[in-house]
Formats: sequence, C-alpha cells, structure tokens
Amino acid sequence: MDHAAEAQRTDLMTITRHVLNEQSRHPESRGDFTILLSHIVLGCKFVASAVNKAGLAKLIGLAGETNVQASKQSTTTRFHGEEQKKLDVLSNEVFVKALVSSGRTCVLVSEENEEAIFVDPALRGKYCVCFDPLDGSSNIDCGVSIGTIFGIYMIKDKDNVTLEDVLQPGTNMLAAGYCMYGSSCTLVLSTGNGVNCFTLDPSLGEFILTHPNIKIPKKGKIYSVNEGNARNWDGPVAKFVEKCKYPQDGSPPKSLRYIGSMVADVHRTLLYGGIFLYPADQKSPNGKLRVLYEVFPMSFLMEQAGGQAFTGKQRALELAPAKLHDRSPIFLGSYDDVEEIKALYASESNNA
Ligand code: FDP
Repeated sequence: MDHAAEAQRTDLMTITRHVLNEQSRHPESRGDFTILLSHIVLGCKFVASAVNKAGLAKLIGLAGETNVQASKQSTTTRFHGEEQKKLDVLSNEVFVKALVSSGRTCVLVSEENEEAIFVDPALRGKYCVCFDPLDGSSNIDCGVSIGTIFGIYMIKDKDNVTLEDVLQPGTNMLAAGYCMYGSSCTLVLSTGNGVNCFTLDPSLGEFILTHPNIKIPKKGKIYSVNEGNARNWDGPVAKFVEKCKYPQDGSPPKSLRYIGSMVADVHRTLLYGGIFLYPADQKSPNGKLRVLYEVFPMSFLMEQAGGQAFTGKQRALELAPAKLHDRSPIFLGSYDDVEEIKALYASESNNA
C-alpha cells in the first residue's frame, strides 16, 4: 500500500468528526446538533445489532396487541419461555430513550406512537425529531433490508412547544437521514449541505464516511413501484409506467426493481438513479407513505442529492401536514425522471 492510501486508511472520517467539521461552518453553534446526532447514531447501532440477532433471538413473530398503524400486531413474542419485545417496539423504545436522554429534544413524533411525545421540561432542548424507528417492518421476518428514517427541525420556543410546531412544511427541515440495516449497515445523512453516506465498521463500532457528497444520476434506468396496485392508478401514473416499459423515443425500457421497504428502495434510487413511486390510487387517495417521517426526510435527501420529490400536485417538501400521521403520494428520484411524471400531471390538468 502506498503512503497516500495508508494515510487515508488510518485517517478515519467518522460521522461525529464529519458533523463536527460541518459545525465549524456555523461559529454560533454550541454542539447541540452533534450531541443529538450521536444519540441517533447510538439508536441506529442498537437496532443494527438487534436486527442482526433477530433470527437467533426470535425477536420476530406475531401475537398480541395492535399498534397505532393497525396493521402491525403484537408487542412481544416468546423465546425460551421468556417474553421478548418485537423488533419494531424495541427499536421505538430505544430511539425514544436515546432522544429524550440527549437533552436536546423537546418533542418527538414516532410512527409507533399515536400522539406526539412532549419531553419533560427539565430535559428539553430545541430540536424536534420525527422518525420511523423501523420502516419496512413487513420485511423483518424474511431478512430483507429495513431501516430507520428521521427528520430534524428546530423549535422556536422549547418551553412553549405545541403540536403546530411539529406540523411544519418539510422546507423547514434542518437535517434528515436514514439508516439501512442490510448486508451492511449504512447511515445516509444530510444537514442541508449535500448528502453523505457512512458505513458501520463493526470492528470499530463507528460509522465511517464511505460515499461522500452523493449526487443522484440526472436520469435513471430503473423504476420502482408496487405494480400490484396498477388497476387502481390514475392516468398519469399508468402512462408513466407504460412509457417505462415501452418508451416511444427509441431508448431501452427501464428495469423494474421493488423491494417493498422504503429505505432500501430509496437507497438504491439514490445511488443508481431512477424513480421511486408510491402514488395515490382509488383505494388510497393519499397514498400510503407518511408525510412527517417518510415523505419529508426522503424528499429532503433527494433534493440535496440533486434529484426531485413531487406529490402529483406540488413539491413534496412544501406540503403542510394537518395531522401527525398524514400520508401523501410521492414520486422521488432522478431529476429528469421526476420531471417526466410532473409533465404528465401538468398535461392532465391542462386537459381537464
Ligand atoms: P411496511 O408496510 O413493510 O412497513 O410505509 C411502510 C412500508 O413498508 C414502506 O417501507 C414501503 O415502501 C411500503 O410500506 C410498501 O408498501 P406496499 O406493500 O403497499 O408496496
């Protein structure tokens, strides 16, 4: 190994070092964001370790109570006669405790909790974190990649925080990211200055910068959608997917890739380019994905990487959610691919 390569190998850009570097661009900052992020990273490491052990520890399984999103059953399962918390419940507990104990949050919104969590005044800081502790949970039992998604806002007055402070448009977001628990554990983060990807080195227990300044290809060769819903799609989505399969401009057809786990589908889209669609349809007029902790963070990352995110009506980040668990249709990915679906919606409304 030559000197330069050796020097790089031993000069590790950990996620904390990266965030501290970013912090130095804001001389007024007092390190609160760095502390908050280190607690999020702790939650991700805990969940990564639990996901790795899930098959062994039988953390997976079905039984019992119903969570706020109704479709997911159970909070516990039995292993060797002992009660074990299910992975999504356990992940939520870990993140809530890590975020509260950071002393930097005043309100939390989790996919797993019906109501917002207002932090005890003694432990309050200025940030709001909206998160899905374990997204793609229908994939847990078969070992497919799943992830944690988070978006971070600043709250004006931490001592008088209300629900209105949480229901902000995504354009106010300060930072967003996701952690994917897959063949490796990868954390993708944007603090509003591009997108960086860190991979967990299990021997060090540290996330190391592996994909600096990710830019999504301007146009992609992949579309990603649940085609089982095709008969309920509206005209623009049906036309778009038809064009992906039978392009009229002489270009080759696009490939279809759909994992059914948002973090994994979005991660592939970010790295390889293309478009991810979860449209509205006749059965679900607002689509399926949740605005605060799925649509906003992923849209923020896409825009930061040079792509776009669109709802079928507007720029996704300009949505103003009315309720904590609101949903929205979403089309996100390569700039040109999203431009195409925008044009199809525009021509539909011109013809109406
Ligand atoms: P899941 O139901 O497994 O939790 O919003 C949750 C989500 O997964 C996303 O991660 C995923 O993109 C989407 O739902 C998949 O929905 P379909 O099964 O309807 O395709």
